[in-house]
Amino acid sequence: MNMMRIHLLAALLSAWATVQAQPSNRAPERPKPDTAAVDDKTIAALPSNLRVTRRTRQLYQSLQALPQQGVLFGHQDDLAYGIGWKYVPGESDVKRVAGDYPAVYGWELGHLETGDPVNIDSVPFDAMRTFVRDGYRRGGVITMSWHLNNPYTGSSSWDTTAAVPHILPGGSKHALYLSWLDRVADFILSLRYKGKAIPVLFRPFHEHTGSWFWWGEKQCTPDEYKALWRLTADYLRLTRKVNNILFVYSTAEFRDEAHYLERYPGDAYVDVLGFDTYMQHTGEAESGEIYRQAIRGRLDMLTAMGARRQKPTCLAETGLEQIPVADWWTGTLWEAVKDFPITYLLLWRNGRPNHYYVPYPGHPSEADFQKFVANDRVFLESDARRANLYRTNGFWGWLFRR
Ligand code: BMA
Repeated sequence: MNMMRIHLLAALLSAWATVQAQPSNRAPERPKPDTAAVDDKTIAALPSNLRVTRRTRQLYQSLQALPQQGVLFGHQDDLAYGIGWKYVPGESDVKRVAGDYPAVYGWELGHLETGDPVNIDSVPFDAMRTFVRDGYRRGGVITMSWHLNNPYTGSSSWDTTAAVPHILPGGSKHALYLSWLDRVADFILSLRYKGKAIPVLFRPFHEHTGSWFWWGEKQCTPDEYKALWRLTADYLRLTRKVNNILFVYSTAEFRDEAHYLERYPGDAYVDVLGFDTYMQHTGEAESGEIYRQAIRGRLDMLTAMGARRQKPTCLAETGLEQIPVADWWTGTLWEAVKDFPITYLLLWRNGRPNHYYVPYPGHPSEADFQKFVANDRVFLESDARRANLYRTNGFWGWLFRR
């Protein structure tokens, strides 16, 4: 603790006490209209796990207040590789084009469960830990997806053999599944900066309104899906005391609110509501319009559900592979999301020359991407840092910072 600051604080407190002792006829102060202060409603919206760490709770409150200012821009695997480079310290395709890192970093845990040192897309978990720390240290937000193997067959996430009943309590693969969760718990608990756990928005069992993963709509019943989610959350939070996670629930396409909520595990198990929707480019002018309409229709429903449940909302995964439309960022994506109070949107990974979702230098949509991120309401990492999402620069930060 900084002794000089403590003395200064003591002097200020005593001066303040003297002033307070005098009778005052001043009118009560009104709140400043231009602050995006956390209001009563926001304070009421607590995280689903009341034992989360202070920084995790602060992040959650910030995520709720944020849409009043802007939307965080995110990118999957941003720091690990891009088009034409791999594992170059400090590198990022978003930074190469926009001059700043994304505000949200998506990382993928697939294959952590099997004890592999590298993930499903060859990112070493040790390197991921460093990338997570780097992004967090600069003020960014971390989210994690998990394309875990099929625990019944040992094959991939895309092996749609029914597996959920086998891993629920009493099932033949229950113990195996808990051992997988142990590896996830160990990894997430190992994400620390200056001795404090780094908050993670964990997004398991995503796109479950589709049927391409073993936890999909045709692969298990709503009750089985809910039981799987609750088992996962209870084991991580209660048994393993992983208190630096918030849960993101993200479907694929959904018809209406009932469809969205059919497998919803409950407000006590979810913190952020989202969905994944990509644009399918057919080469026709209508494909942009189809995407905009789809996103807007779903965000309309999501906003209503979020408001009712006091949960922040997000566009958990989106993009147009290879971005063949030069003004896609301002003309399509921004048009689709601009009217909705989402906290973040995340573009998928720049995996290979025919599978990427943000531009690289020289890409036809580069100029439009720069225009898009220049919008005051689109937050990259330095905007996130200024928004001080973890509230680490507040009073206690000032007092204790060395
Ligand atoms: C998919 C693709 C795959 C990848 C998987 C998990 O959408 O990008 O290449 O393995 O996500 O990250």
